[in-house]
Amino acid sequence: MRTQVAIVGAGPAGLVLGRLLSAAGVESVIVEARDRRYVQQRVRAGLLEPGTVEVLAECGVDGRLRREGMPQDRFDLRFAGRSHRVEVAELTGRGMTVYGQSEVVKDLIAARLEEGAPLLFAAEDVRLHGVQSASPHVTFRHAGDERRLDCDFVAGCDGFHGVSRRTIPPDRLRVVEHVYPFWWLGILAQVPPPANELVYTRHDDGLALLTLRTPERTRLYIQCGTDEQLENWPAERIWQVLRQRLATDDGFELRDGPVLEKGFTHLRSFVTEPMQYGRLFLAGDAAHIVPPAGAKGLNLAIADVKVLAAALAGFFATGDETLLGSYSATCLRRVWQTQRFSWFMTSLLHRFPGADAFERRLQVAQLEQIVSSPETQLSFVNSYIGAYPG
Ligand code: FAS
Ligand code: PHB
Repeated sequence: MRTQVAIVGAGPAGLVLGRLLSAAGVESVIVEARDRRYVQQRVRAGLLEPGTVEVLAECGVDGRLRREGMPQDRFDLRFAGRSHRVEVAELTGRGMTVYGQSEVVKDLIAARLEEGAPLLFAAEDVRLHGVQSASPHVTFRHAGDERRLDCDFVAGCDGFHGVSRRTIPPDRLRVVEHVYPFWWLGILAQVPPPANELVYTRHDDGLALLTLRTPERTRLYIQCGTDEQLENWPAERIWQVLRQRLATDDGFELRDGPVLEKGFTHLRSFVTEPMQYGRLFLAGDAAHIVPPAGAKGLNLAIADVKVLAAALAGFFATGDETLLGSYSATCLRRVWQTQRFSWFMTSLLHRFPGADAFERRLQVAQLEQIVSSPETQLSFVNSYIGAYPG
């Protein structure tokens, strides 16, 4: 097989890149390790920045999102047993949208298959070759056959555990990593959300986050230790901890319901520099991980491929390599602003083992400044919607 761009991974980054390239008349083949059912049912992110919704509209996959997505014009910053509404849309003129990552992926896969562009699921032993040359290729086994895909460029969109980043010699990469001393336990519950707004809670026992998926389903997260076992977290215990942490002086009620899915998320900040090695370009979780408190992982992945698609389309249209040459630097500016905001949210809302009373009171003071100082709040919500300075 031959194509212009071999895309490794059919997550949000790979699928959006495929659509943007098709729109620019650039051919691509997507090679995905898992089967379609697995890729579509993975429960992950669910909060979309306005910029992400615009890119999905550009990809022509915003129909269901507009019908079923839940616009979010404000959120509740809860601490010391009190709610504080942060009016995102009023302050910035733009809002976020709740629409599950699995729904975004479903829409993108359906659109890809409808346009008849190649998307190979269940590809085994995917390997990248010659990415330092002008004619790289990808090999893999598919439906029992050994396959070779020749291309001009490889887009590594295969997530944190993928093969792409591992193809780059370690001495050609700078990795910056910070691991947080706690995990998240997330559940998807069959119960209507108590209100059409997210609730970020700082509690002395740890974070609690109430977010939404649909008018019938609620997504909830609690901070937990790093030596946890799922079997130690029966539903009753999860709901009890959520009630304790989300409680307010004015008697906030949290209804429980069947837990459809539960799982741990490890919290780390991870950045790979540069995001390019020869004709291999890394995008999304393949290049960087942000802790989920800022809900930025999915949004950052799509921001990367927006830059990459323009650079590749520019090259194939004119032969000009300028944007390809600046891809890594351009993305890393946004990556570090996103890391800063995600770290800031994490430092505000979590109980840090070993933190003393002074450090815990500082968290509350910082939260009080956000809810009482218009300047601080505006800068905070601008980062929240992905409108970073500069
Ligand atoms: P993805 O990981 O989504 O996609 C990579 C794709 O490559 C996958 O389909 C994988 O199967 C495939 N692949 C892997 N190795 C391969 C190989 N060798 N060959 C071919 N294909 C290969 N963000 C939030 O904002 N909120 C959340 O609540 C949230 N929860 C998360 C929970 C978990 C468990 C994880 C891991 C992430 C979560 N995130 C969350 C972040 C998440 O949204 C990611 O940022 C987002 O999926 C990144 O998209 P991609 O870069 O496309 O990577
Ligand atoms: C989610 O909806 O999954 C979500 C929302 C906000 C976050 C993290 C996750 O900060």
